[in-house]
Amino acid sequence: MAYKNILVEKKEGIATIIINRPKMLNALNTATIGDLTNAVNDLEKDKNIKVVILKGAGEKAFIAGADIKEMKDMNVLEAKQFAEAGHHMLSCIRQSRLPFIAMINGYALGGGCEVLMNCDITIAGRNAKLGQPEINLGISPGFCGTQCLPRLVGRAKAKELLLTGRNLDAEEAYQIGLVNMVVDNDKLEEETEKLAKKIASKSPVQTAFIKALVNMGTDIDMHSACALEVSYFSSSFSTHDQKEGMTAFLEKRKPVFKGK
Ligand code: DAK
Repeated sequence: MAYKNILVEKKEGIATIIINRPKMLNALNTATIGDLTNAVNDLEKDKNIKVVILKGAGEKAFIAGADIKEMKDMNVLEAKQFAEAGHHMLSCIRQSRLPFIAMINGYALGGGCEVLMNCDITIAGRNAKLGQPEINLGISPGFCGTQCLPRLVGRAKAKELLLTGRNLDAEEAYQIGLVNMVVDNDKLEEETEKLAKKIASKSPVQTAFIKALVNMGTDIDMHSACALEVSYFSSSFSTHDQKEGMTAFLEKRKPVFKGK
């Protein structure tokens, strides 16, 4: 599919989605949200793809938020449709079989921070600035921020950040568990690729199972979540990758997973 505001590159089982509005610091407008939704759904169907990296074009930003120029004159209905489109895109990421790595080069604010919180792993360059500054614009977050942030960093910290709208640097974001790792900016691409390759070498059946179990399990009660784990665990024993993984261990060699 052709996209207007994003680029999609594919190499060795890894897809990279690049949000490509660098002059606007990759702000998310309706068209970009549509492109992202379509790209996630297209990649879902491409069985050669095992991992997705999501990043922003240019040196300054991952995503500097939802597009303020587009939002400014929205009426209630348009704002609802915009928020629903954003939620749908994020839900496609959460429900995808593919692990998503958000690579944060610069600003990840508002909608940008909400996108990374819906990815599976976040790696940030030391120059990253994250936050939910919506309150400074006279709005509250509209793409899951009030729900994702407390789930990731706890209610008290989430409320402090949402109520003040202050930005965090990469180190503080790491300390509170908003990003998984921080690396020097000149190593960001390389380290992200290394991480993606490592995950791409695992069983794609199991990367999908683990993502689904963590995402679903942490939103339901413990008893049901454990039952879900038993069900996924036992169904692994019908796969080639389980036989291969255990055989390879016993034969003291590297497994070759097929995603079957
Ligand atoms: N939207 C539109 N344009 C943006 C933008 C954004 N979020 N962020 C930056 N830009 C544009 C700037 O207007 C500027 O455009 P020109 O003036 O050159 O035409 C260009 O990008 C470069 O930005 P700056 O000149 O400002 O660059 P600086 O380095 O000086 O500053 C900055 C970088 C990131 C600190 C600054 O640009 C900034 O504060 N940007 C806004 C950050 C922000 O407030 N983000 C949160 C946006 S609100 C909802 C649905 C969704 C949401 C809410 C509700 N519902 C419908 C209920 C989500 C809301 C948000 O994400």
